[in-house]
Amino acid sequence: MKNQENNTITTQPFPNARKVYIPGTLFPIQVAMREISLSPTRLSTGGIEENPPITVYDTSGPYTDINKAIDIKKGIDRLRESWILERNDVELLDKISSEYGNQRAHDPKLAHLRFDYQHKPKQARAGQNVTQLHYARKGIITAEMEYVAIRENQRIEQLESAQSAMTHQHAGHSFGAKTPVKRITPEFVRDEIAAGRAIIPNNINHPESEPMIIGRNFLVKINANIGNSAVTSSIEEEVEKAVWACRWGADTIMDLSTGKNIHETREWIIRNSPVPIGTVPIYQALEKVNGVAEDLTWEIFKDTLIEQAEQGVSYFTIHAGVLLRYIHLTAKRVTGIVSRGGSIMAKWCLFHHQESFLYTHFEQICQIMKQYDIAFSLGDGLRPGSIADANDEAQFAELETLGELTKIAWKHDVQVMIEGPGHVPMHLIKENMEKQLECCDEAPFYTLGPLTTDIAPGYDHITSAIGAAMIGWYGCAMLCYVTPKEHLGLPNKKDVKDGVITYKIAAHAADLAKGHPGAQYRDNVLSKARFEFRWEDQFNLALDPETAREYHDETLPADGAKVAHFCSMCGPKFCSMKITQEIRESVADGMLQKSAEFMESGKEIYL
Ligand code: IRN
Ligand code: FE2
Repeated sequence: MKNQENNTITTQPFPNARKVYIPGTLFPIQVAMREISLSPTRLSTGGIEENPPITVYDTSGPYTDINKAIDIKKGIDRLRESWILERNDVELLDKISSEYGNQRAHDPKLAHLRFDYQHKPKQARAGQNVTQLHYARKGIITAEMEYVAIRENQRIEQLESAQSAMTHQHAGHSFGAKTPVKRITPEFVRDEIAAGRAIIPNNINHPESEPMIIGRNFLVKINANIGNSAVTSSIEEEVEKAVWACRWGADTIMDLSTGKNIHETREWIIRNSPVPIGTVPIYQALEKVNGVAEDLTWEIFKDTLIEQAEQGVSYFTIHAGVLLRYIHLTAKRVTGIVSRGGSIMAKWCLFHHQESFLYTHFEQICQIMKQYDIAFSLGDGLRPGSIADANDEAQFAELETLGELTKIAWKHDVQVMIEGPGHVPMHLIKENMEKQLECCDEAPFYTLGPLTTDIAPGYDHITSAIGAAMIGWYGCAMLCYVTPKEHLGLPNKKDVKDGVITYKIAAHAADLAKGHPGAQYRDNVLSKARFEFRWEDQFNLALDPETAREYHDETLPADGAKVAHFCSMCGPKFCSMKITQEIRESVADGMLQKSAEFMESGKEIYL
């Protein structure tokens, strides 16, 4: 294996899985997926029936491909570079244009942190707009749009063939959706983007990223936040955190780093990330004024936006809805303002007694974003931070403003999603989704949980996944994960994995409930493996194969147990699946037939 020289970066493929690349038909693109091979079913007649491999949505990038060499000093393949250049609307800059970025690039003390190749920033040619929204509204289908259409569909052929195979071989056993499978087409992707209902966050300066789509008519996505705080870790460790989060299924990563090498760390993360990166630029702006919120200015903020735009950040959280007149609405709250960005802006507004520069300069921000195709993630600076504060006046007043800002961004053809709460009890969640769709004209919603109770610190990945699953079902497009360390400390690697897997569960549960085409296929394949005691397949199909195997092996480590018709949960005599199989195989044919006749004759029967 070529990859093993990077001992800090996790590069193993998943067990019994390989990376496959599905070609496009409109564009010469190769859409990455994970293919898991399965073992055959042993039939009771003594024969064997093959189980076809299954492909699943995969966010792990080249790190799980044994044929790709990984060298984090060089960065991963720049997959989209030619797509972007061929559109012929960008120019390559020969130097970094932000003041701060330029200083860093020439500081000899930072030479050792510099990248092996000179990443030359791109920018739209004068007068050009390079957003996916701009293309979509002109009726253009881009390579990115075809990529996401194929990516979202991947299991459909399997589902269709499984359905027809099943009807032939096992008439009566339903396998997969019963309704005809709907395919996601590139045209549909384009139309959803044009309508503002979906976004593809894909800065032209992050050509390494594999396109993904956020919108409620697509698979529900999840975001993982990473980032150091005051305690600095090495750059390799930061890259590994991003790679690790993608491995377990993060669709986007937000780099929330603060601290001294923030620019260099972000550069390394972006050059090595297969998923789009989001940031909250006000955090870095605050670093530049040594943490004194009152000293922030529009000029410093603007320079930070350009610096991050040129590096390749694909979406910016901008808390432009925190208006001076809303701040007093939080005075009687139990937990006041819990958003970091929101509290920084509230402090600035109160000190200067002026409207937020994010709001007053919003059109200028749009002008910058459209030159790189950066999407807005309009921040919920006044989100509730406790059950007591959920759905209050401050929260909904801000939402109205986010709706107003959405329209301004759309006027510039800049893509938008809207951030949402926070802490919300279950019975108040639906109202959040309904109000958001109404205020923001169906722009995608992106929520932090929400946490459905405040009483379980240490388990807030669970308190929040309950809310996340619900809001995902109601139509939330992306779920920002919460780790077990929420409210308590900086998450470590295990917390990141636990948070990501927990949120994959919430997102997938929502996909099933929404009837996303093909969502159920993996469930059916796993259930079949479980019923047939194909333990290896059950582990390999799991979101977290390692933990599934480890838990099984804790009590039954022997190789023979991997084909045994029971596990230690119920033991050999009480396994219901084993008993059901026995019913079906031997005694049963006759008995099931009798019970069916009995039912038809109108008498009740309890099986
Ligand atoms: C997501 C939805 N609502 C908030 N978020 C995330 O919270 C956002 O994307 C970013 O990662 C983080 C911003 O936190 P503050 O600055 O609002 O606390
Ligand atoms: Fe909280």
